[in-house]
Amino acid sequence: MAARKPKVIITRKLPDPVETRLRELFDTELNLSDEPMSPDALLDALQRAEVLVPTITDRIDSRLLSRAGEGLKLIANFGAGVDNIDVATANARGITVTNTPGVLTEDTADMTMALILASARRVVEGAQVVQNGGFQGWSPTWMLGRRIYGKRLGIVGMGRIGQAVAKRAKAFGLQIHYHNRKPVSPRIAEELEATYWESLDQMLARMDVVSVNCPHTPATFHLLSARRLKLLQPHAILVNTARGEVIDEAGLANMLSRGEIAGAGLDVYEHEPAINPKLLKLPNVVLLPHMGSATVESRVDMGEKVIINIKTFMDGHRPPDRVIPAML
Ligand code: 8YV
Repeated sequence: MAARKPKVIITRKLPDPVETRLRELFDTELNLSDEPMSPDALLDALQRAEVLVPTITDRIDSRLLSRAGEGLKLIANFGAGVDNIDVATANARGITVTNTPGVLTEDTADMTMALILASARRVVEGAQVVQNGGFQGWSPTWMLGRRIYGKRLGIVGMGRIGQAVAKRAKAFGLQIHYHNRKPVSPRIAEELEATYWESLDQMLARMDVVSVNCPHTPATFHLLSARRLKLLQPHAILVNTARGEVIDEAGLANMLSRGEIAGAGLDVYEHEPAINPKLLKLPNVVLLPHMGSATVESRVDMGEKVIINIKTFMDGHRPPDRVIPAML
């Protein structure tokens, strides 16, 4: 007799090969329309599923978890960040949580570099001028940006993605500085020629470019507060491909509109998909719609990780990407 297949509910449309494999392995309910689930639909899924596969667009808080069905045993998040899930409450209710780290590191680091370059060299502004028919010919003093070669990059959060950014940035001639809960190993620090700043305040005040690469946790919410943002130099550029909540977005928008820092490249926002309206009007920002991991390869690999996590869990083993609240 074939083994009983667990009920797996997927909240959003996933890449075709991932959905095909999920259907082969489990009693899978897909969301072919890709319409984000309403709170009621999400509650219904939590009550019926043994395994829920949510994404960043599903907020799984303690209120929702308190009404989850007895059968729900695993939340296999499609995404590395788990700030959409109350992991401690899930664990307290006997629900395991997994994520998909590692497979989106390189793509997110690439997008960080794209934002650094686009902000410093006015790439989007220039492209828009051409597209709008405004290119009147070359001029020695027109569309001048700032050189990144030889400048100081301060990385906030030196985990996998932070280190991948550092490797790329070093190749572009940037000097690597970083703030992290603790220094990286001497081998990595040497390889990246990276300078550790225990004090985030002191680092921010000395950088030309700052990149946010830490997860959003209670400890990093508004880590770049309005007060800290004011420490940045007027010529500084701030880039964020991590989570909007790490930066006080209103404070940043105010500083950018007053010209108190030179520019920003943002892929993520504090109240996604809403964006502070002030940011939308500014010429010195590059705004992307949370697409750091948006490659075919990343999204298929993320799906593969979700499948491995479900499979190992269902086979009675510890899933490879189990999230422990102490890690956050
Ligand atoms: C994902 C991300 O696409 O994985 C993450 O943490 O920020 C994104 O790149 C998204 O979270 C999917 O849930």
